[in-house]
Parts: sequence; structure tokens; C-alpha cells
Amino acid sequence: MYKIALLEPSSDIKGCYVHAGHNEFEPIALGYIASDLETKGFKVEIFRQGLLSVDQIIDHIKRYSPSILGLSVMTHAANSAIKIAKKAKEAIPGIYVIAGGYHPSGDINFVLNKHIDFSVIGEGERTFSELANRLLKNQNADFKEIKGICFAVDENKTIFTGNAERITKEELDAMPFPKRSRDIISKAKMHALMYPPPNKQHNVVTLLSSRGCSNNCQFCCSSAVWGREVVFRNPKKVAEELKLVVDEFGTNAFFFSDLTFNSNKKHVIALCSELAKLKETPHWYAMCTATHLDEETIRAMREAGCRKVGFGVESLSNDNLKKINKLAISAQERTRGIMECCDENGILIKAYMIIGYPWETHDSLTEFHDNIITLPADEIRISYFTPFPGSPAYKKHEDILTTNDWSKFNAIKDVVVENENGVTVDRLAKARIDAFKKFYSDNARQERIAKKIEKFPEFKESFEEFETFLRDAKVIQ
Ligand code: B12
Repeated sequence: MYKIALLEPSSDIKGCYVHAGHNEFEPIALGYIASDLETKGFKVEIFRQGLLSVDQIIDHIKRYSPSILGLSVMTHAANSAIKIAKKAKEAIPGIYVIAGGYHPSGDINFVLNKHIDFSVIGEGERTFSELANRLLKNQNADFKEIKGICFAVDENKTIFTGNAERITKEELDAMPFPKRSRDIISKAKMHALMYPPPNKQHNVVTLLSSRGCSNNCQFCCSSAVWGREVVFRNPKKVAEELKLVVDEFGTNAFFFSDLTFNSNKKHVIALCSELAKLKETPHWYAMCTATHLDEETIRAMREAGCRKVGFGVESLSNDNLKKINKLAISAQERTRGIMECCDENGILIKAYMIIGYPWETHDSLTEFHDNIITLPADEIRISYFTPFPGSPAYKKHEDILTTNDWSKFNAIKDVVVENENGVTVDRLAKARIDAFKKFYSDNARQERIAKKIEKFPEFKESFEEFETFLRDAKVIQ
């Protein structure tokens, strides 16, 4: 039986959120691909680099001795992936290396690096197994016949065989559930604010109820993988998967990693009704948009165990939202109203914000600082505007990128675009830290949280643990 190793490489940036070890979610993409390959007769093992060095992880893989190594690559880990591919080829003669995921899908020139034999563009299951079959069982095959792959023909030229068809709803529902290992999920935690709090979370698991997103936010590279079509799973199958996970691993916290959990109200309501039927209600977190969200949906989500919602608010200025093509999705007034509704219904709220747009000015940063406390969120995340390959922003801002070092595309430590108005990287870093400090020490926020705890006492420990986290990070005193 042919053996395939699947690995999620870590980036080599230390000391920030992107560094593995902080938030070791299971690599669910690899779980899906593994299950699919297993049904097609391959033996598959999933590896996580985590905090291991390249040599250490290569040692593990060498002991397994696979014929193919598949790498799931985000942009900030693209350089590490190439290092791993090179070393794998030195350590295991004859091994094929195939890369997939967001970075290879967004950057078709990724295969020019010589160490990666093929990239799979887009949804991986069908294409990977076709490619593995041809590589291992029919080597004279013409790879140009396989849709959805990319390979180099000489030093400067790649062939892309065209997008593969998306996996249909029927196929998705018939697919086996993703392969999961206790060893990997036992390390997963949902930081920072969550119910149950991280120290009470047990074997955190990622679930997916839909694939793809129809929005066209300029900074997002999701269309490079999924196009713009959303495919929904049968809610009964999602509930069945969740129940199996609870029975097998005793999981008490789930993360729905859908790009937009609520892109279809009917689907969310049907899913919540299935989850609410389970004997023990699971606790979960999902990322939503304010559009399509209303009180009925929020209540249904809460009854089905939703404990936290993340909103891509992105900016406090409607002018910025317009420029990143998000105004219709996340106009300020509507987002605020929906957040307040979550607050009243016992759901924790995280707001994802972006600063460092190429058009950012000193004044707009001051405005951001002044207004951040108007956001009725419990937790905020502030990233730097980062045009990931495959996103509309990449095409638009390619000529003002300040680096071609992919490890700098981490969105929270490095800034990779020039600013038109002389706003420096140091100024942005200061604006980011100052906004965190102002937001978390604001009296009105503290009063709001005190009220939330009074109404929902189960959140007390979550907020206490979160405060310790903020104090340790020196965001509050
Ligand atoms: C869960 C998640 C996380 C988790 C961790 C995920 C993990 N595996 O470790 C957390 C919260 C920790 C996280 C952190 C970060 N994340 Co994140 N995350 C996601 C999220 C929401 C879901 C990923 C997921 O579950 N997808 C579901 C699977 C099934 O889809 P998939 O990964 O695309 O896989 C399919 C194909 O891509 C392909 N495929 C994938 N891998 C492979 C491998 C092979 C060999 C093949 C053939 C095919 C293949 O086939 C798969 C199945 O069809 C996505 C957005 C999204 N919904 O996709 C962002 C996303 C992946 N994250 C992103 C980013 C930027 C980050 C951070 C850098 C943010 C930051 N500054 O901190 C960090 C990096 C952390 C890290 N571990 O390296 C970006 C990636 C952009 C890019 N080009 O790199 C995304 C796309 C969000 C966005 N829209 O911008 N993230």
C-alpha cells in the first residue's frame, strides 16, 4: 500500500500569534484530504510541525517513509514549506512533494522553486487523489489532463491546467468525515476569550458547515481556492459529525471555520435546529457577517450552543469599507446593532479590524484611536492590511509591495505595503498597541461586560481568564 504523509508547515516567525504553539488548531484541510485518500486505498499519516525544527519534522517523516509528501501552505509559511520540500527530497530519495492550500492556489508561480513538484490549485480532495494515482500507479500519464494542478516546465515557466470543478453538495455530503487524531486535537485551544475558557476546553475541534464565500472583500484570498460559489453541507451530516466527535474525544468546544457562517439564513436555522436536538448542547464559535444576521438567527444560534461570534468589521470608516468592497456587508450602523443583539442574547463578540491601508493617514489613525471604544465588542483583533496572493488587493497593490519575503505576510508583525502618506511602520505599530490599550481599559466597556456577566454568570471565568491573558501581554495593567 502506498504511503502518503501530509504536513502543515509552521512559519519561522517567532514571538507572535502566527508562530505555531500559540493556537494549534487541527489542520482540517489535511483531515479531509487524508480521509479521501484512505477511501481510495492509500495509507495516510498527518503530521504537524508545530514547534519542531525542519530537521526534527523531516526525521519524523523519514521514519514513516512515504512516497508522497503533501504540504498545506499559508503564505506566511511558504518559505518554510520550500525548505521542508528540499530537505524531504534529500532525506527520502524519489519522494514527490505536492503543495496545496491558500498560498499555492493564489500564487501559481510557487512551483518555480524546484523542490515542489506540483501545486494543487483550489479544493484538494479530488485533484490530489487523481494526481497521487497517476504519480504512483501510471507514471507515463500526461499530467496536463488533470484539472487543477500547476507544475514547472522550465526555470521560468509553469503550466496551469485550469480550475477543477468544485465538489458538489452531494459529493461533499457523501465524503467521509475528516481524519482526526487525538494527539493533534489535544493541543488545540481557542484563545483568548471563549466559553468555556481555554483552561477548561477539551480537545477543541474544527468543523465546516459550508465551503466558499460569495463576497468579494478586496483583502481576502478565499476566491483563489473556492471561486465565489458557496456549497452547503447537509445540516444533519454536520450534527452527526459533531456528535461523533463528542462521543470519541469528549470535545467541549468547537470552531466553525466557515468563511462566512451565516451566508444563508435558511441553512443556519436548519443547522441550529439539528444541533439543538443533541443530548448535550455543544459550545461553539463561528465567524459571521452582520448582513443576513437578525435576532431570530442569533437566538437560534445561541440555543444551539453558539457562545461566540466573530465579525469582520475591518474598519470604523465607511469610506475605508467602500474601498475594500465591504460597505454593503459591514456598514457600521448595522454591525453595531447586531453586536448589541448578540450581547443581549449571551454571545461573546470578537471584532476583526484592519489598519495600515495604503491610503491610511495620520488623521485616519487618530480617528481610529478615538472611535475604537465605540465598538460594542468583547474582544478585538487588529491586523495590518496584507494583500495575500490570489486576493483582489494583491493584483491592485502588487507594485507597492515592500517585500517579496513571504514570511512577512503574517498580517500582525510586518507591514508589506507602502503607505501613500508617509505613515511609517513604527507609527502603525504604535497605533495598533495604543488602540488595544484604549479599548481594553475603557470604562464603558468594563461596565458593559459587568452587566453581561451579571446576566450570564457562566461568562465570569471566561472574562477573568481573558483579563489575565491581557495583563500578561501587558495590554492592561
Ligand atoms: C481556522 C483558521 C485558522 C486557525 C488555524 C488553522 C490551522 N490549520 O492551523 C487559526 C485561528 C489559528 C488561524 C490563524 C492564522 N490564519 Co487562518 N484561517 C483559518 C480559516 C478560518 C479556516 C481554515 C479552514 O479550516 N479551512 C477549511 C479547509 C477545508 O479549507 P482549506 O484550508 O482551504 O483547504 C482546502 C484547499 O485549500 C486545499 N488544500 C489545503 N491544504 C492542502 C494541502 C494539499 C497537499 C492539497 C493537495 C490541497 C490542500 O484542499 C482543502 C480541502 O478542499 C481560514 C479561512 C477559511 N475559512 O478557509 C483562515 C486563513 C486560512 N487564515 C489566514 C491567515 C492569514 C492566518 C494567520 C496568518 C492570521 C494571523 N495573522 O495570525 C494565522 C496563521 C496561523 C498558522 N497556524 O499558521 C488566511 C490565509 C491567507 C494566506 N494566503 O495565507 C485565511 C485564508 C483567512 C483569510 N481569508 O485571509 N487561522
